[in-house]
Amino acid sequence: MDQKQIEAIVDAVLQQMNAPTGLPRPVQTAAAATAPSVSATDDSPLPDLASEEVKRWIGVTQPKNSKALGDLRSATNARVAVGRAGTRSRTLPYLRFLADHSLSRDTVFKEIPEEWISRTGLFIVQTQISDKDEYLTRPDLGRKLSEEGRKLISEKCVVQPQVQVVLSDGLSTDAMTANYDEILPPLIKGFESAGLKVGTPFFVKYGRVKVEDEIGELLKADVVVLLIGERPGLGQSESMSAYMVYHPGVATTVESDRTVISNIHKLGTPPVEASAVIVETVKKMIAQKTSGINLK
Ligand code: B12
Repeated sequence: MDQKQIEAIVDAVLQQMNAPTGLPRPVQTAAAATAPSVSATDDSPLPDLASEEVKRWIGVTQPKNSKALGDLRSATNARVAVGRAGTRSRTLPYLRFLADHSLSRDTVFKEIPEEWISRTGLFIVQTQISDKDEYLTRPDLGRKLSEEGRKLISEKCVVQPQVQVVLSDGLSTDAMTANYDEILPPLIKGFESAGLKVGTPFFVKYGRVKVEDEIGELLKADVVVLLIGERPGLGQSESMSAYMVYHPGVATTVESDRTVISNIHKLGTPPVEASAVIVETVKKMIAQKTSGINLK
């Protein structure tokens, strides 16, 4: 069946549905043939949806300017140049969308692995949340420490540190496991080199950003740096943020007192680079005795 016959059938169907006809439709051309070949293997009926080949695949047929399209495609990780089949998505981008969505859901629901916690040597405390479902439905409880958590922190941590680092799974467990090795050691080293008194880092399970205020108040810290997993996007589920606040207090801190560095991951701000920026920011906070929108 040739392209004209296919278009005639589509127009007939659209007419029956009282829909406008003559919508532009993709036509296979040489431009599409220049896209990387995405083929299935004998073992798997589907291509690897996480592969670079699939991510870089160009699905637009008959582009007016193939070079511009190629440049656009390689300039961003956004879902561009994926083409369409009539008014709908083409199969490959649709499958990739589902795969990315699954990754994002997985990282939100995934529990922090116990082996990972033991490997890092961090001690772990919990908020007033008991499982992931509650974490997602009760953000208020993710902002408060459990009684046991408060006790452990008081027992194990250095008090009155100039800077207290806290880590939390937040909305992405992968953000923590993927970035930890490249962010925590350089961060602590950076603070020590700056001559700051550094607190005992620990992990908060099921944390929300505001939990840092209670921790800061409890330990009488000058600055708290919370490294937390961000809400994942479609195609980026390993992103971490650093939320920093000067002299935090449960009743006194407002959102505008926080300074945030977001998009910390290997394809965004690399974790090692982020640690250097965090150290500089904390130094400024201590020097200026403030944070958030008041920090110059
Ligand atoms: C969700 C979200 C929001 C939600 C937060 C509600 C909620 N409870 O989740 C809403 C829509 C309210 C929001 C508002 C704003 N956001 Co916002 N937000 C995000 C997003 C998509 C995810 C954050 C996340 O995962 N947090 C982790 C979870 C565990 O935290 P949480 O405790 O559940 O929620 C807290 C944080 O989300 C925090 N928060 C959210 N956004 C911001 C922004 C700033 C500057 C601060 C200090 C805190 C903050 O406030 C929540 C309550 O305490 C990020 C994108 C990203 N890649 O990180 C942008 C992002 C953090 N937001 C941003 C901005 C600019 C804002 C606003 C200033 C927009 C505006 N002009 O009003 C406001 C400020 C809100 C504030 N708290 O001060 C920027 C920050 C850029 C920067 N580096 O300074 C980001 C990175 C988006 C972006 N790429 O531009 N945001």
